[in-house]
Amino acid sequence: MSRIITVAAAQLGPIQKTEPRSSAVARMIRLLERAHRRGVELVVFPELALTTFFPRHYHADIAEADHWFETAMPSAETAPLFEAARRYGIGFHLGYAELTREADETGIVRTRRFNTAILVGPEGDILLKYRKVHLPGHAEYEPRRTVQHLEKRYFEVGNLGFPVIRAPMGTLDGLNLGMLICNDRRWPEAWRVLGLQSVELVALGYNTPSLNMEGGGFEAHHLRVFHSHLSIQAGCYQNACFAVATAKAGVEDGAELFGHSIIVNPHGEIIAMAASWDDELITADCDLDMCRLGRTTIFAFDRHRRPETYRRIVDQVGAVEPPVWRKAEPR
Ligand code: CDV
Repeated sequence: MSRIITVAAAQLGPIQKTEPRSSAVARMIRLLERAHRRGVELVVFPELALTTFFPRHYHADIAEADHWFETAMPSAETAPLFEAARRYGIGFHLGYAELTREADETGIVRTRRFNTAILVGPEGDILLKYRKVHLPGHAEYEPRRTVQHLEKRYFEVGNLGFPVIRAPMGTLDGLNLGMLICNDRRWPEAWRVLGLQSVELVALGYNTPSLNMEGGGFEAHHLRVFHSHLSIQAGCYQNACFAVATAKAGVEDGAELFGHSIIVNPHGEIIAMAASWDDELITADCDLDMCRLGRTTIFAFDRHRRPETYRRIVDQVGAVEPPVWRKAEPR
């Protein structure tokens, strides 16, 4: 019997700086209601879904930004979302900024901040938590930028690895679920770590500006979208899995986010795509048996991978220059 799960990307239009969490949560509940009417079992919301994309706002004292963070999940403000999902029997993925007090690698307990996502099962249990590993942007104010991207200031690198969990029996079809957050989608290493744990569906939220502010040269708008889709499609194909990739879209605090949320199958094909810059629900029926073809043939990892030749990937961070070619001395 085939395993088919109906999933949705719940794209959010802009959340302005002044919009309270209660309003963002109410918008998300409306999307959940729509999802329920369409028979959806799992809904994926964007990265940092409860507030504006606040890393564009600079605070000299990092603690001044703490009001953008959640200290509990669920909290009084997010509880209605959990209740609605439980009422409808829908699982969901939620991205948020997490403020926690916990021990670091040296054992010292201190305040820590992460860009986090959770997967919540249809009964309201948190099945999986992930903290973003690939943090883009910069840590200090950069005057040359018209829009800041201060993820390296506000967040630590995630310390939970790239976990995958199988949904409990009778829930979400026993789906193997993993997560990535925004910039992670551009890194094949992250996808492969999920693939090596037999992931069947990757839930992924993002906030991607339409303009490249890195200062390295002009990047056309259509290429920004193309590179996002290319990365997700390649990740799905090369790891024989589905992805639900959900954007925040539109003009937020004067800065444009490009939207274009997609659902992708294990062939790397886009099977649903958002067309607006607003709150929008896109859905797809995912036949999980489609994951089998790739993982038993071209990407049968156990038969074809050659990890003994991949050493450089874990030992080295930046690229080195290759040796200069020299003509062999005649013998
Ligand atoms: N939120 C993100 O991680 N955004 C990055 C941008 C800054 C390039 C992204 O990869 O989409």
